[in-house]
Amino acid sequence: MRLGVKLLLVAVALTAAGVMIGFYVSNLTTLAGSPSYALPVQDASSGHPVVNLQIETVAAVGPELSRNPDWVSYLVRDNGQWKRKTVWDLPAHATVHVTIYNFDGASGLRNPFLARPQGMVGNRILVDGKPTDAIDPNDASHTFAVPALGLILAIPGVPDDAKNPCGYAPCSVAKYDHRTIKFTFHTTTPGHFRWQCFVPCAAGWLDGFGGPMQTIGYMDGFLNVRA
Ligand SMILES: [Cu+2]
Repeated sequence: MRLGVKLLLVAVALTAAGVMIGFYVSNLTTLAGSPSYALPVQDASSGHPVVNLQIETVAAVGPELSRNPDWVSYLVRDNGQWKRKTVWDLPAHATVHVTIYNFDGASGLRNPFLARPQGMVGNRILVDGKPTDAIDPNDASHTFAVPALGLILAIPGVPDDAKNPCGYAPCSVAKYDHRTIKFTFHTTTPGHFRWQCFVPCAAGWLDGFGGPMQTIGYMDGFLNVRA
C-alpha cells in the first residue's frame, strides 16, 4: 500500500474515533443533571427554619422516570409525588429532618468506616425505629454523604428473601418491602455542597461505580444552601 493511502486511512480512523468520543461525552453530559427541588419550610417560629426531606432509594428507576429504566436511583418526595430530582434547595441554619425509604438490596461497603453514621444530630440514625450508631458494612445498600458537611451514613438494604420487593420505581411505601432511616442534621452557612452515594451499587458497570453512580440525577446531587 502506498504511504499516501496509509496516511489517509489513519486520518479517517482518527476522525471516526474522535466523532464517536464526542457523541459519548455529549450523551453523558445530556444525561447528567437534575431539576432542583426547593424544600418548603414547615416552621420558622424559632428563628431557625425546619424542613422535612423525604427520599427513597430504588434498585431500578423505571421507564416512567428515566430513559435508563434499570438504573439505580434516589428520588425525592415533591408535593406527594416521587420525583427524580437530586438537587435540593435548603435554607441556611436550618434543621433538616430526613426520612429515607430504601427499597434496594445490599451491595456492601468497600470502606467499612462509612458504616458508622456521622455528622447528624447525636451521630446516630434510626433504622426502622431503632437507634443505631453502626450498621454491618455488608448490609449497606447506599450511602447518603455530604463530605463538605462531614455528614455520612450507610443505608441498610432490604433482605434478599423479602416477600414483596419493588421492581420499578416509583415505589409505594405502603405497598413494598423497605427499610426506613431517619435522622436530623443542620445546614450551616450558604453554599453549594455535593452529595453522593459511596456504595458501588451500579450493577453491570465497571466496579459498580459507572452509569448512575457518576451521573448527577441518580446517585449524586447537590445541596444548595441559601441565605
Ligand atoms: Cu448507591
